[in-house]
Amino acid sequence: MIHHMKLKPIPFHQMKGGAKTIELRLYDPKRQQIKIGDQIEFINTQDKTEKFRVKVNALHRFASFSELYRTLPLTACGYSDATKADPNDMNQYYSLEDQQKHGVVGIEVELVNWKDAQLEKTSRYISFLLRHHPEAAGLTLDAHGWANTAELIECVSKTRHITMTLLEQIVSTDEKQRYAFNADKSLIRANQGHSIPVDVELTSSAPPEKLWHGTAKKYMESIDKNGLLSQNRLYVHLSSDYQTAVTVGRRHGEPVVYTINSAQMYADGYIFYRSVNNVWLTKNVPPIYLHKED
Ligand code: HQG
Repeated sequence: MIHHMKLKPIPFHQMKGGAKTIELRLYDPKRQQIKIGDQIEFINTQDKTEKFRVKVNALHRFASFSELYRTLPLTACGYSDATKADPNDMNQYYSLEDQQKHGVVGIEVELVNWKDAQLEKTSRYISFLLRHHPEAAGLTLDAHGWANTAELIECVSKTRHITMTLLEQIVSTDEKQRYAFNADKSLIRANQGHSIPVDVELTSSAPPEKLWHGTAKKYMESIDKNGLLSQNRLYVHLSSDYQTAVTVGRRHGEPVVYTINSAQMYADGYIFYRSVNNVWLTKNVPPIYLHKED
């Protein structure tokens, strides 16, 4: 998720230059939306065309700025001389009443390279075309989900900057290995995650004893009743580790993780597939195989 925040010119440039890595804010409902891994786009209050992006690495919550100032490294919060730091400096931004009501937060961030951010946007668009809506750019996929690489480049370049070199970079650096080329790179497809009915030639295989699924708490009632359904995708997506499931769940809201008794499901005749990028897929998971992690 991407959040937007304004910043005065001095802290704006301190953060853009990498000197300031912790932003101090009230922990009000707007800031309560921020999760680790989210991105924030900071906008210069003096020139709204000036922006940069950061990724949230940690959220340090405190009851007051005094407590925060006692704990966090103040040079990282934007003070060049930590001895001059005074928690009352924050009173010009937030009333004491609001500080008491909501508490405060130090948002620890890391700059996102502009080039990487652009590549990520292009990658998301490619994923949208290869998994869900090829027709949106006039692309066609074959029955196995392959697109002609030259055609994909042509379609993407209608709206974004793309070259074969950039595409190769996207495919090789993707943190989840979402895409694959064929041997001579004339074809490209998404390894999994489709909503359109393509057969990416998954081979069924025996799952590990347990698998995990991360989702949002708001879906719990329905999942407890109906089990996990594939919704818009072809399969329910399961992770082989708990932490990945937490990250996936967070995409939808306050996360909750279900453990799947995959060994029992498999013994009962359910079919599992493991995609080439190590995501476990199955058509559905009935409630009896689900256990909620506390
Ligand atoms: C939920 C990402 C109510 C389900 C990830 C999920 C993953 C139910 C949502 C991949 C339900 C569907 C897939 C029921 C399931 N009632 N809600 N009975 N059964 N749901 O995005 O698994 O970055 O289609 O829990 O890493 O979140 O795109 O599936 O919350 O591997 O490559 O319905 O996408 O990979 O959401 O994510 P999604 P998902 P990428």
